[in-house]
Amino acid sequence: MADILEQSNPQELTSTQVEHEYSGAEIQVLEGLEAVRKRPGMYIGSTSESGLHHLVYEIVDNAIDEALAGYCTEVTVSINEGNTITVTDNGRGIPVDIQPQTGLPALEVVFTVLHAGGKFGGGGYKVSGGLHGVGASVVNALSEWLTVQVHKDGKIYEMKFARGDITEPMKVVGETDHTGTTVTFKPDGEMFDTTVFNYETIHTRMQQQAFLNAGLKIRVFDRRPGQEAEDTLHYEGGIREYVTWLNQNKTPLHEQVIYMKGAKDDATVEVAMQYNDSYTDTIISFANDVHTPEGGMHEEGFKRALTNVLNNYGKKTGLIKGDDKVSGDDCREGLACVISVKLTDAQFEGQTKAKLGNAYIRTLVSGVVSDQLEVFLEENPKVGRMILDKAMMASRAREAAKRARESIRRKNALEGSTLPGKLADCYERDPALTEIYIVEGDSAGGSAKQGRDSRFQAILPLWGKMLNVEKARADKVYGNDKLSPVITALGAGIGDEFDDSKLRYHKVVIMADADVDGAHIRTLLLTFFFRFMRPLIEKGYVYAAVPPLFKLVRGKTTRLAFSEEERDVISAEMRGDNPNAKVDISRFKGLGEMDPHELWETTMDPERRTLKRITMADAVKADAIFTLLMGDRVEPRREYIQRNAQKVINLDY
Ligand code: 1YM
Repeated sequence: MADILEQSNPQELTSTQVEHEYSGAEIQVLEGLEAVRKRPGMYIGSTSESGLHHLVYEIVDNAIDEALAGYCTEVTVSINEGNTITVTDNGRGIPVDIQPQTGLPALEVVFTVLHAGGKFGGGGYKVSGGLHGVGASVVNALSEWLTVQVHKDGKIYEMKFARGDITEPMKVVGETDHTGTTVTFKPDGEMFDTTVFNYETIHTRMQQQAFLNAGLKIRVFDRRPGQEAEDTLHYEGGIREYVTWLNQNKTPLHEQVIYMKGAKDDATVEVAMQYNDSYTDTIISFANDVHTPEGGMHEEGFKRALTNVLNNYGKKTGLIKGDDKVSGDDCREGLACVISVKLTDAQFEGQTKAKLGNAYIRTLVSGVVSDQLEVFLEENPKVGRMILDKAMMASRAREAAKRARESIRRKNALEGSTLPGKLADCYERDPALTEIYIVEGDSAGGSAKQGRDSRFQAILPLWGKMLNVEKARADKVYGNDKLSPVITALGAGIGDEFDDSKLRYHKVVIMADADVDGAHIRTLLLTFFFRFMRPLIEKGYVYAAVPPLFKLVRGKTTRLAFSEEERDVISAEMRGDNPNAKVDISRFKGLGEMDPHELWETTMDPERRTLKRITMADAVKADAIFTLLMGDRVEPRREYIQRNAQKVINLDY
């Protein structure tokens, strides 16, 4: 591998140190690609499915940078047969001329030299210029093979690599009448837990990028036989259309999306917002096109200004009387909002580097929103009144919920707050060591109770149809007889009072069949957690049990498969070089039909089970799915269920 410039000792640098030491375009601390193969997680976050998808985003980001520079209008992303990826753009093409410092073609340097400031976790360099293409070498290092073609100056240049090493140096392979870059790669199976791409995951990310880059056309294709799909993502309206999309299955309270925009020095801010008649808010924020799920200064500035403007407007118009106030939460009820800021020195903070830390951005966003929202409300008094009515209703509902909660607390104090009768609790008392399985149906609940390890696993069976919390406000949820066992068993309260330090189990596992009924109960529970115990999901306490679908037996070897694709792969592996070998394949029935021992072995034994952690990495998609599944509109719901009945609802993007 080409270690062209000065070597640092990558083993001694943590990612934070690398970022702190990075000080603009002049930095030339370069490491070899071996470092990437030794510690892939440091460069792409993880080697799980999410890390795998990061490879695609790294290459696409380079194409989008070219679009931001004004040279590229179209990007295409394809998942090909065999799970290889092709990304194409119609920009200038990566430079192919010889770089004076290295004596090598720039193209080669882009793909073989690891630039400092590992991209994962973000960094401010994107709009600071000079460090384009930092991720290409990482993708190259982690690919079994990679081919790049550049159309430039009438010629087609090509170069090939394997695991970061050059296998074919740059050469001209043809002539062309256009410009652009095409990269095709196959992720290295030795580096990743899985090498199967998820079209939905890539589609979601590309749609987000298309919303954030108004006018850019992104086409996505799934060309794998049997699952072909394609879509074109192209939004002239940018984040305004993002908000329209967020509200697509809801009922907007006003027709026009409110749009605000401003700039100071190198920083720009854009905000789009529209209220709907639901009770929850969706605020999605970005800094330099990087999603900031933990919020930060841009969100704070927005929230502060929104609350101030609405209170001032209420006082001025006489809608809010005397010393009354509406709270920040009240002002955000039913709000769909996208905030996008761009700045040259973005500081990403927090555990997952998902929070924007630059304090001056709070002032900028709050200033822009204060000025422009006030003007909007004055020019649109009907909308203004509607928004304020909604906030005041929210305020009254919050008071009612508080009273309901207090009355439950008094009742509990009188009757003693006992754990639900159906709960089979565990013996261990340290929440960090315990798990609760919430199980659909009494028969699966029975098997789970017998099959579990009662030292640390508790079982709570649920039955019957649960309250649909999408359609209920807080005061209805508190006294509900289906949800209260869940609330009591978890022990951490709900709503504003949710306190995860009181949580009785640090793993909350939803166990339901992989069919439509299972999807339904899972969605109901997740909706409930999402709306009323959001930190439970945000802090990673919620899991879905993943029961296997197939059992494969050859001689004394037994293996499990969780999808049809996996069944075929494993069956081929078990046959090995012997095409006549017999592999017995049986399909598992529902959870309720597994015996306790089988359930333990396949789904509950920590040594052997698969758990899928439910995260809020894309709270937006989750919210959209919840609304779609639970909201008032029937037709899109039917379509969604038909498309996804077989899948575990995937909130982990
Ligand atoms: C399918 C992936 O990488 N496109 C792409 C990358 C570059 C350019 C154009 C480019 C940049 C510049 C000048 C510049 C990159 N160039 C470099 C480097 N698509 C994809 N399209 N000319 C072309 O930044 O000045 C890195 S990425 F460093 F060589 F300039």
